[in-house]
Amino acid sequence: VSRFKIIESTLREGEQFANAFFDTETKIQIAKALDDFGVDYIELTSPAASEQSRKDCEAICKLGLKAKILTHVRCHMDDARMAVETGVDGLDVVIGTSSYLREHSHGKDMTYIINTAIEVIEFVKSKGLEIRFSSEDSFRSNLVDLLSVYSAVDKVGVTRVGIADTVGCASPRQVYDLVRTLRGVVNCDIETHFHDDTSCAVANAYCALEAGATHGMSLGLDTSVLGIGERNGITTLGGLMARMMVADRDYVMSKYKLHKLKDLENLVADAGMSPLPLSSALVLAGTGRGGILQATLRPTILNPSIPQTDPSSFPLFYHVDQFGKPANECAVQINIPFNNPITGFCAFTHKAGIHAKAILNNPTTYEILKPEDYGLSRYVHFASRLTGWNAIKSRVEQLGLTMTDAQVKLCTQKVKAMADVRPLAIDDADSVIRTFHLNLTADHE
Ligand code: HCA
Ligand code: CU
Repeated sequence: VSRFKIIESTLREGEQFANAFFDTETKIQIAKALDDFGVDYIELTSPAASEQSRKDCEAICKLGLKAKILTHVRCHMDDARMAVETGVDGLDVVIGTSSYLREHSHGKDMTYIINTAIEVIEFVKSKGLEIRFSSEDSFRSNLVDLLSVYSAVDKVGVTRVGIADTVGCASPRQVYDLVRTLRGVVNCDIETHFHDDTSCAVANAYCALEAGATHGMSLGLDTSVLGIGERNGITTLGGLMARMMVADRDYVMSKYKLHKLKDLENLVADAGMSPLPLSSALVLAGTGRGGILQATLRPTILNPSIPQTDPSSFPLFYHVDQFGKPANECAVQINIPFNNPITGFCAFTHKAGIHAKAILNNPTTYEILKPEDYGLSRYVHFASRLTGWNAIKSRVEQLGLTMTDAQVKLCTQKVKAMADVRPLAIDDADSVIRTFHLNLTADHE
């Protein structure tokens, strides 16, 4: 596995994240940061979404970034006509091909889908722009249907075809099979898009790469910063970087400024994630049937044993905090998850005595990623009952104290005894060490 391109969708899929609201300035800041990080493409919300979305798209195109700018639109001539006027380098068009979406969303048959796709592709190409065609909900689509659309669009010279796991149902093995099959059917590049509903989004992206990046073809992987997107989001940029660093460190290091990852994540985590007051969120959600649904917050919604089969009884927008309070009573913001690859607060923290000892000898014993590649540092935890004397010895040295190994071992027993009673802060453990050291010198005098 090696060559891949990142189609970064924080400014498209990410805008579909429940809490996201990016004003123009924020979008520009994020676009510049993504560009600086080194992503290959930046995907933007459709100009057909709103007047401001169209203006923002134009503004970002004018920045003259290295990354190519794409906008994501429905596979429809009206959208395509509007999009080609914005100054983008290409269009990502999408249409649902699964029976779920054909029946419950746009209601079109496969012939219509193929004909429209060809019309849009030829139009966009005539404007000299890139065009990617993607089938929404690919993994719940009929394989014959799917392959016939892809091969039809490949024949008219589409730049890339995309497969999308819109509902996050795909497993890595299914991904491998589908990409492999598709690789045999089309000559163009392949792009993939994975939702994370079942926690497979990064693994799926990697599997797609294993299956599709053969014979010198590169593979497009959609990501967003921290994975933000519809529902619980998509493949995270950072998670993918972590995975790829293990697979092909030189390639990743040559393309992306990894030491800027943390800042990029912080930028997005802080940017315009304004929680809406619950009432206005409900109004905005609308019903799709005209008028505003009187959505009531019923506690039954929290009880999964009560089936919610009637769509009119679905809550339209309902966030609760960990105590079940509605979102307008709690701060809805986004934090970097503790278990985030690379940037999670404990991603390079080593705790058990056995781990600490080995890490102090040679970090590669328990680290597959090096914190210094990301401008970060490792931390050897020593203030716990699981600690060992090697960790304490290293702390003793950091504190500028001198002890023999036998003394360090005794001191370690003190720390462990105290840590058996209650959780220790670093200061607590340090003061155990200092007191122990003081008593040693006192004994001497
Ligand atoms: C969505 C669309 C999409 C599109 C992916 C793509 C998906 O449902 O909001 O263009 O490849 O997940 O299907 O994000
Ligand atoms: Cu998506």
